[in-house]
Amino acid sequence: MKKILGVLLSVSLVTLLFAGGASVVFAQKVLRLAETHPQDYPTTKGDYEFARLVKERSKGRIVVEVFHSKQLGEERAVIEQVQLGAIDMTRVSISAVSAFVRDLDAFQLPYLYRDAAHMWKVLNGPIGEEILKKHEASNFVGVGWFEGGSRNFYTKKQVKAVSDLKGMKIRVQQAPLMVGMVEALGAVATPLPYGEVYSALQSGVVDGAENNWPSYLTTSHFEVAKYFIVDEHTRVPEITVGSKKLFDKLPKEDRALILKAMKDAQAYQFKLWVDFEKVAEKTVKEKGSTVTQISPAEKQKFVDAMKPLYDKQPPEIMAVVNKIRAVK
Ligand code: GTR
Repeated sequence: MKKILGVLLSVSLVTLLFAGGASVVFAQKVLRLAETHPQDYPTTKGDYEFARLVKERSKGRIVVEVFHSKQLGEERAVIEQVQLGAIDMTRVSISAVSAFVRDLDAFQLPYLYRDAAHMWKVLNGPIGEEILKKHEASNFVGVGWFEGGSRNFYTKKQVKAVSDLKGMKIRVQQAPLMVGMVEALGAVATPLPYGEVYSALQSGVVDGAENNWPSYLTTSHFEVAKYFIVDEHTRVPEITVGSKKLFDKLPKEDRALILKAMKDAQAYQFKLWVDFEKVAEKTVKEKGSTVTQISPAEKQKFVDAMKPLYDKQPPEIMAVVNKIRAVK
């Protein structure tokens, strides 16, 4: 008995159940999931729903523990840990993973998707399935997608047109494509971890940043960069990636159960996202942000300015881009 317990303890937590005097020993697998956002953010609530489904469907054998609010570190560091097999999973933006899985660039180019419905058709269809599988070549498991809305620029000085961004220092995620995107607009890209953006804006290290409404609110960036321009340059899905090293140790059925639970948590997270996006927009306006809407003609100028970025993409990325565009 002692020996068996020892073995089990070395791989997982052991739970003892005493039922009518008889003892049943079963191994409970605990998977750690890192999340950068606070506990009540839509992606975090999606993580909890995913965890709930995993626990329920595995009858308590698999427990996903959510570490929110960067408890396990900033996204890039966490992704490295997942790749090495020190953390089981993380929910991040695909931009952050794209530094490791360059094929993801095809899914985050500016003005790529017609709308959220188009993006979701791509992600939940064969093109999305294929890129999730491709993560394995970089020692990840593509677990599944969440909604992340569209991203917009926000700055310390008002930007009303694409030409106003020229020469401005803009914080981007630590992703080569995002650097290229900001450079295409004639601005200076400053890649920084998410948690450093508030002080970089406050101290003037950067003149602006870009993100979706929920992040603009929950990071309080609106306090230090009060001009928000609704240019909707990208629609960047959120993704959960797992550690291939750790997932390879799981039985096939458990792996399938985990992937299915993520898929089934999507609709819940999407609904929370849509609701919170509206709340975030309303709240930042009430707190004094100046929101600039742009005309279709000005938006077209943003689209045109991004063309050189597409021209720089390798043929294999453009092949996927064309497939994405063809999805009706
Ligand atoms: C948010 C995203 C985070 C993080 C952040 C950033 O929209 O949900 O995972 O990538 O953007 O800009 O660093």
